[in-house]
Amino acid sequence: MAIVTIGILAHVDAGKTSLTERILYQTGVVPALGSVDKGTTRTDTLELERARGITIKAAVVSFQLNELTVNLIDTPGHPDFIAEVERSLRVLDGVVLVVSAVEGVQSQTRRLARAVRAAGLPLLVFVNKIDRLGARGEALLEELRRKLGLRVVVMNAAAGRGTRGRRAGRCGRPGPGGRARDPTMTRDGASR
Ligand SMILES: Nc1nc2c(ncn2[C@@H]2O[C@H](COP(=O)(O)OP(=O)(O)O)[C@@H](O)[C@H]2O)c(=O)[nH]1
Ligand SMILES: [Mg+2]
Repeated sequence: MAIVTIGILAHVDAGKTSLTERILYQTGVVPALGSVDKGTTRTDTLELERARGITIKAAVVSFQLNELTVNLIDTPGHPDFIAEVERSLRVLDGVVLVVSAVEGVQSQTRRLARAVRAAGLPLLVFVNKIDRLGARGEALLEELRRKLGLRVVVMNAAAGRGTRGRRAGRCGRPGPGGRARDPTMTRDGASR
């Protein structure tokens, strides 16, 4: 049976644990969506993690997608726990790098992107927090190119950035709630 192991990486607070929880919910693994703010996610299980709303240890969750077994690793974003992240890289088939559409590329993001490139792993950038005021689109893509040296291939687009009514859809097609032309989701090709 095919197995794929994916690491969710980012600087602290970008939304790794929230994204992991959302994936588990959308794939039907968990019946209710947990919240980091309420201490109810599946991957922040240590008492300290739940109390402080941060991830300290990398946590693995597994689920089935038809014939495929997916292992998702939710990693800590705080620089103090970078060793835990680097340990995780060795077992990964690919990485999802979460970037906040508002805060953008942080120093930890650069460090992680360098480590991912050194490990030769495929990288998908997930742009999060598109609902927040100040969420960027094209300017963020430029930042990813400039600061991370990525050759960006846009896969998704967002409509209604910076509002609660934001929608993500496939690039060049209308989003679920209207047209979504402004690209905010990217994937790395090879390094330039
Ligand atoms: N507005 C907004 N807040 C988010 C989003 N994703 C996560 N957050 C919040 O950002 C904070 C950090 O999220 P968390 O998943 O713990 O980030 P992590 O440190 O990368 O694991 C929490 O307060 C979340 O509720 C999002 O898409 N939009
Ligand atoms: Mg976390």
